Amino acid sequence: MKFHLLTIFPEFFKGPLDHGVVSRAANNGFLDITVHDLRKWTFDRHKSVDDRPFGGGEGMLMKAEPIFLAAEEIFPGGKKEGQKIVILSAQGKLFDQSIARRLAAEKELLLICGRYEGVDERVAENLADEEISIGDFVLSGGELAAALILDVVARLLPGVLGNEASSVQESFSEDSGLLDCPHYTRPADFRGWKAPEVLMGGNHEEIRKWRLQASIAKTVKNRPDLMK
Ligand code: 9D3
Repeated sequence: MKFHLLTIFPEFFKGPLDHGVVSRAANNGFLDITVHDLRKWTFDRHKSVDDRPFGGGEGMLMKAEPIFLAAEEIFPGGKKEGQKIVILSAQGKLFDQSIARRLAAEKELLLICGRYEGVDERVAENLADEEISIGDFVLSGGELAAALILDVVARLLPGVLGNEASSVQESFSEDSGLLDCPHYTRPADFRGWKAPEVLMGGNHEEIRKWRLQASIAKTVKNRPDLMK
């Protein structure tokens, strides 16, 4: 799968994409990531990507034109089948695993990272296929959201997780609608806190029952919203 990241901070992505599953997938050819500097599509002396909001108000907005010109160069002749444009914004629909699965089915994604107080609405209205938020909190811009979405989507690509069993396990716990159960490793007694005896016994039916009740208890405690 091919990802394009459009940003005024291209250096932001040097860290997060160079580790773990995403970087391995990129090195193995399952994933191709190109970071584009939005200022490449500015033509004035100051390489302006922002301007003041019509109607007044605090802060600056990202201009539509550099973003449209970038998208038109990244997808020459327009988007084809399997190519999608996503704008990351605090006003987007809430990202979740089912949106990630839908995005993972595309061939090529352009993620537009907003900065300042937001992006001229004509980008969401006339260029992007969807507008996505990663949660109900305030970020400084779309870059962190794009890196997060890239990580979540990359894990779903066929061949990306070296360990096939772990993706099977993952989709199982996802389907149950419950949080994962607690896990323990050696020592069996750490500072007097004992790992549950049942996990040491080798009775796989008892272990399965314990894990299910522990998943339910964890979900009730931390995510009661998932129980409704
Ligand atoms: C005055 C209102 N502004 C908050 C101080 C609105 C606002 C502008 C710009 C809020 C956030 C941002 C920058 N955020 C993003 O670009 C963003 C985001 C987010 O803030 N939360 C969750 N997901 C995302 S995706 C992109």
